Amino acid sequence: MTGSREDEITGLFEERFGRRPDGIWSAPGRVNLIGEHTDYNDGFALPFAIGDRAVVAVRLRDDDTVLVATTAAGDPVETTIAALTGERIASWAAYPLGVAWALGESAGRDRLTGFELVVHSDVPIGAGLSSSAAIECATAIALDELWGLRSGRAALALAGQRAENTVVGAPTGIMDQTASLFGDADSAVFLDCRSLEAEAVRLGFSEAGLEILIVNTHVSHDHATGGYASRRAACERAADALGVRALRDASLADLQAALDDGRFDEETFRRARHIVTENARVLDTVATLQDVGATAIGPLLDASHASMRDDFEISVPEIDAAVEAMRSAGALGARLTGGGFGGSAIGLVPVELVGAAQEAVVKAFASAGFREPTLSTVSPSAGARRED
Ligand code: GAF
Repeated sequence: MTGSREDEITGLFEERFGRRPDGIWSAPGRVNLIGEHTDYNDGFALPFAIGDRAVVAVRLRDDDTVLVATTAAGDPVETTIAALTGERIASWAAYPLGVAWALGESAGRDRLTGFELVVHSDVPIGAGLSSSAAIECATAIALDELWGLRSGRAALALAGQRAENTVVGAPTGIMDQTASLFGDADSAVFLDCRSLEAEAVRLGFSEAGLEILIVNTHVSHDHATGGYASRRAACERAADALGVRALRDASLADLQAALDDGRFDEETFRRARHIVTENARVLDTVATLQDVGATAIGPLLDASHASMRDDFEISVPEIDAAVEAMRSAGALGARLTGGGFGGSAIGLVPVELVGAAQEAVVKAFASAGFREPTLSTVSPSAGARRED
């Protein structure tokens, strides 16, 4: 979208629905700095909101009709509040409609009225940067305000997660929605996924002369099927075998004992070890950022990647190549970000080496015969907000 995002989406809304929206709201995608697959294990994560955002224009109706449209393509999807039952929806409309349903479940369906919504998003789809949470959170803050629900941001994050789990059908955790709702400029969101406490941790990348480089591999992933769900199931089985509520409550010694006495096979041991060590790395990263600064967190990012590659086995050759290339060109640390099986890698790169790191990635991809990646730098940005 060019020009003023608000003017453009207002124009598109008027074209679609013949009148002005009641307001414009937006919510960002996210990069997870560290703490992968820890969220559904009641653990810790440290994501930050990025500049790319989903923007929604919304107007309430005085009947039960719901119309949602995207600037990307196609006719509006039409339904009614009464027809929002939490059943799966197999299209992009699952995000806004799922959130409307989830808000009705928590606040009471009698508080909902029909609405018209147009969404436009700059967050690349399938890049592991949470394009879905961006749409969910923009919709959630818009409907929450228009319906006068005053749910609070933690409840809106839960509504987004519920939409994703039930209506989209992806068994994801709470990290992405929390990052999108609680993000702030120059900060990461230190999230305790058990208490849902979210604390801002200053990153200070620019004073430290650092950039976060993103390599979008264009290897697409889908959390509603396959590997993501099987990793989650493995973690739940491991917690059951240990007799703990979640892997957050386990230590490395507990895992070793379970391996020794046959409660774990070798693969379950490695899956659980990723979660236990990743939680510790998030806590170390927060302490290092606070006590020393961003230049010192590189080894933790590297260790996180090795753990995802070797223990959790959610990396792919393109991501490993991006990580290696960024490191060889001087990145202080690099890792897969997001759910894995494709998506993006991030590198923490001194500003003066960003060009060299980009060249190294492009070269490595060309020589391996991989599809050309998209490279960009991101800055920690503001969370969901009303724009107009
Ligand atoms: C995806 C999920 F949506 C998150 O909940 C989280 O589990 C992440 O993968 C992995 O850390 O983004």
